[in-house]
Amino acid sequence: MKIYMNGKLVPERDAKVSVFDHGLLYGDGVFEGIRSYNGRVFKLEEHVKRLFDSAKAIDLEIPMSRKGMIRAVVRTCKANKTMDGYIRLVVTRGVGTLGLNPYLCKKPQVIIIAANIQLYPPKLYRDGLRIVTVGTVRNHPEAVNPRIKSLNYLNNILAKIEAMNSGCMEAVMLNAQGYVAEATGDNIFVLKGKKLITPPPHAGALPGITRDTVMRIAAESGYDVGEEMMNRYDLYTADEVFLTGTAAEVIGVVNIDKREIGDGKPGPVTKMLEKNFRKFAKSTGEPIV
Ligand code: PXG
Repeated sequence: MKIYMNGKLVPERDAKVSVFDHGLLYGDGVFEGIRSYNGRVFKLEEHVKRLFDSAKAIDLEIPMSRKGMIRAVVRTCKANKTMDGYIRLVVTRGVGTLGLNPYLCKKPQVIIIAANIQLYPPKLYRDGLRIVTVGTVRNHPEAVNPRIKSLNYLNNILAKIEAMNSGCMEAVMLNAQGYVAEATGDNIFVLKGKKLITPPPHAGALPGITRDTVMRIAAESGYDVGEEMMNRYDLYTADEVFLTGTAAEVIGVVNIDKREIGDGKPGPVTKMLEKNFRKFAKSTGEPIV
């Protein structure tokens, strides 16, 4: 595998970062996870925009333009023949001292990995996920804003640990006020009748790119789609619940905190959105040429 590091494609064994990199020492950096389908990078411009917005929010200047970043991703996919894969973009603060001061880090590290994708087994899509709400609340927006896709994922990892220790693969995270925010690496949607709702970013959700696409597909299919604050009651009494994310795409949730959702199987709207999202993802994107 060839890894993109600061303008060069290097063999995997040479793709190394310093132990003084603040990405490692402090989780000081930002990232993106992107998919390629059929030789095209899905929503590349949107992912690159979110990466630059995350960097801006932490006062990290990415040493290249957005256009340059798009070209670098395509070049890395091409070098690795990543036609259906998972692309990880990472920008760290770079090498500094052992102290916190980010302004002593003079050179941000830009890393692009084009790898294979580890998909959830098809059975999980057929049967749906069982999930739980956990005690770890989503980061307060004035601490590390959940809209920043930062390298510090401990908040989400702590929630994931709680879910796994309860025998579930995903967790529903609430914000400090008790409103539903999102899952550890996915956004959450609730269907009630013809109304499809998802928590707004200010509830503590990452503005997911899959989320955006699914909202558009659902609106075009005649559903009343919106962002609303919701609590656990809304989850327990929903007709359907599903999660969205780059890795998971659209996946049904059939059980939350032991309450069966709907009839305990992924619902028809979830299935329709799962199918139409895949169809759309496979038919668009930045060509890898
Ligand atoms: N919320 C959080 C906290 C995320 O990290 C999403 C929602 C979904 O956003 P997109 O834009 O992907 O629709 C994410 C992103 C993985 C993995 O390998 C997934 C994410 C992040 C890091 C790793 O499963 N999801």
